[in-house]
Amino acid sequence: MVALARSPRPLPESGRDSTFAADVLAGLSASPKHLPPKYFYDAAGSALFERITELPEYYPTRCEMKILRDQAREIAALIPDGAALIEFGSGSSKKARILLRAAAAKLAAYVPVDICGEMIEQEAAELRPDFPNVKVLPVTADITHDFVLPPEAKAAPRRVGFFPGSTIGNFEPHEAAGFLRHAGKILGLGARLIVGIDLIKPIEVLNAAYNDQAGVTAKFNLNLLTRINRELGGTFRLDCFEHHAFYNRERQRIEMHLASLKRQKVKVAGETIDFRAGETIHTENSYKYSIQSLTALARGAGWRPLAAWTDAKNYFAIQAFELTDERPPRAAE
Ligand code: AVJ
Repeated sequence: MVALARSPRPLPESGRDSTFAADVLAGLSASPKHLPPKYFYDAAGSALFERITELPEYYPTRCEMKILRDQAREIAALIPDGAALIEFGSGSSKKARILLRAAAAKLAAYVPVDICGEMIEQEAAELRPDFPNVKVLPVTADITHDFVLPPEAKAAPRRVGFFPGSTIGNFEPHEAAGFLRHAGKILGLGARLIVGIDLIKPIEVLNAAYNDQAGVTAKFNLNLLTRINRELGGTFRLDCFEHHAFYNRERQRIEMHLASLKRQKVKVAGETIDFRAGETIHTENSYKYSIQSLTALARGAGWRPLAAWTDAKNYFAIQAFELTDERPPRAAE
């Protein structure tokens, strides 16, 4: 589909295309150039991300799945009776499956929320026959914006948020705090939250995970340019840009960039963007946390820690929180 910036929007998703065009033009006009990582996840990008999760170098998914499997009973014990499980950025739902298996008897509903509608509708269709007593109610939405929970999830006595995959690491720390506060508002009184975070670890392990031998992460990064070409009438030449990923020790984050291999001009949605040789588009930050640093962030956003689990190598952690009922003092916000 070719959807130019000013053409009428054929999609039902509210403002999706115009937001994409506006965000891309703003990011490419800024200095340094940057693009929001949420736009990686079109159908092709979501499929590439699934391949990343299976790469030998990409440990986070395997570590998190292992923690979920090993601790399923303890984690499920934190889910109250009749609760609705709300997953933020659910993708393939394979992590939720583990929780659903352990807590199906007490879950009234499972609400996967994801920016990639194709993905969650298909996963929902596959989940329903396996969990006939749980209402599977997918919501296609950008989790960084406000979205409305289905009435069945609002009617449940309590809601449990599930934010696995270290997706929270894509936010700047202050945005992560804002997201956690926002999640508390969506989930409401008595809510609980289960969050997965990638832990700080030796730099070689981190760098390898984002520079895989098979080049899938490079394809995933470059797919953003393919998407801009297709949806915004872009003229990016994929052989003129290169995937760069490295750990920034001071800021405790992996940075992904697309580096221009030469001086060049590219058209996007009718605008011309100039690139210097070697200039990069910063496409993603993936912040790494410690249990202490996430706990501090969550406390500031109104969540009290309940439990934390890690894998044997301490590569990844799953933490559980409970919404505090008292409002934190304004001065702390
Ligand atoms: C989905 C944001 C958790 O940061 O590790 C994987 C995305 N980027 N390889 C991550 C990603 C490059 C991933 N998150």
